[in-house]
Amino acid sequence: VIRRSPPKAHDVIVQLFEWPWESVAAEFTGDQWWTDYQPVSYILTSKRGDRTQYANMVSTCAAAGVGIIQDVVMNHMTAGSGVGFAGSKYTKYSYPAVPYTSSNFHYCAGNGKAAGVTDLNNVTNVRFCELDGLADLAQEQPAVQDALTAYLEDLVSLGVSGFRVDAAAYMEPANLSAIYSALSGSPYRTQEVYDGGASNPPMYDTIGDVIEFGAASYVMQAFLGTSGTFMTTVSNLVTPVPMNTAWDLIPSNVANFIMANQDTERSTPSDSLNYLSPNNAYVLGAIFMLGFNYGTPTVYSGYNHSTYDIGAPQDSNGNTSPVTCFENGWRCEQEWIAIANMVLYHNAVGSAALTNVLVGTEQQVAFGRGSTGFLVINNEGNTWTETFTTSLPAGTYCDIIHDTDTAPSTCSGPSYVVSSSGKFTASIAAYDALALFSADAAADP
Ligand code: LAG
Ligand code: CA
Repeated sequence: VIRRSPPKAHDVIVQLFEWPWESVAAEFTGDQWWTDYQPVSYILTSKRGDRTQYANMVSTCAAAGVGIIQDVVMNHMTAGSGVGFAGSKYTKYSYPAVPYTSSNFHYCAGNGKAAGVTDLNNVTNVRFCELDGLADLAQEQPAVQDALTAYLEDLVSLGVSGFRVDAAAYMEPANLSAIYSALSGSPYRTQEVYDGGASNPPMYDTIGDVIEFGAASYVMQAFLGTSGTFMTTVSNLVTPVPMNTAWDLIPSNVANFIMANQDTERSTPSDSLNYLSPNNAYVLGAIFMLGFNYGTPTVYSGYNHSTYDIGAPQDSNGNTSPVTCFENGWRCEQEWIAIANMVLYHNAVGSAALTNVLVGTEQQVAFGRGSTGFLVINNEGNTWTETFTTSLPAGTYCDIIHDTDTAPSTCSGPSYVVSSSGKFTASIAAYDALALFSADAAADP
């Protein structure tokens, strides 16, 4: 008897013709992605490569004018015991490779007893208890601060430009501030702080930028049409009513505008748009984020996943496989023509205010950015035909959303003639967008 399951319950056969054994094994294993959020040492060897490869990445990117912002986990260590990828043995509350011992952690139930974060309205509970059962580091201790500072300073010495501070809301701003101040230079930091709790964004936005989850939520509601008046609201966001005031978000100059990240794209119910959102909403959301004038935008680049837990494709040794853009589930959003071109648009328009805002239906909005750019978003199920008024100089402009390359000097997509009075006529298909900009104005072509 070879059938182990009831007939027809699990009876699909996959024929892996000519596959080597290690590949078969790798096909059916795969670590959870979130083990990355359970550090056991600060050794720069991981599934992603070793220290030398890390340093090469940083210097190669720097030479190309790209800074690396490293995601760093300072709030906690692990929930369990084992051996880390770089070979460090650990048990919960004991990490000899750092080293941390049991006295370096918070036990919020007193008498050496830990408890979980259970009350987001209680700042002490949030910062001194265990997030998801993870050993909670006592950042107020000089030894812990020193270890964390040494970790960050090591990264700075390799040339990183900044940090994404994971779980920042679960640490005291004063302790984070002390760590940041001890670093050479003033590396950029974007801190992960959820809205609405007792530990909230305004408590952190004087010591660095803050990831604005509220913006991701609003963008989701707008593009899914669950907040009917949202697109119309965009029309009211012209100076002097900036986005943070209208939407109750943190000020633009300290906001890291995300429209999705690894948590929000997986959450149920969704906290943001994700790659499965209907009607092009995911790419339209990214276009909006990059065309709007709020915060520092993050383009999220992830991989398709059939379950919450599943990690990126990896080999049989657990090393993450090289990225194959548009294959094996790697999405490579940063290479999507519309998104890559909107990054150029974003750089070109700089801090210019919104101009020439036009609302069609409540799911149709168009706005310019000074005399440099003009964006039309049609999040409606019908074509939008309109004569738009812009502040663009007269000339012929490429629609960069439908171009087939990202070279500002060539246009293989449709182009539009803007008249001497700044007008052009266009028909924008359902759930589509159009963007024109003056590449000459691009700060970073
Ligand atoms: C963050 N925000 O504050 C990260 O953006 C988020 O991705 C991290 O959670 C979290 N901090 C802790 O660094 C991720 C996963 C969790 C995972 C956690 C620890 O979203 O699902 O928890 O990392 O690896 C997992 C299990 C839990 C379990 C825990 C401890 O899902 O059920 O309690 O591990 O074993
Ligand atoms: Ca904490």
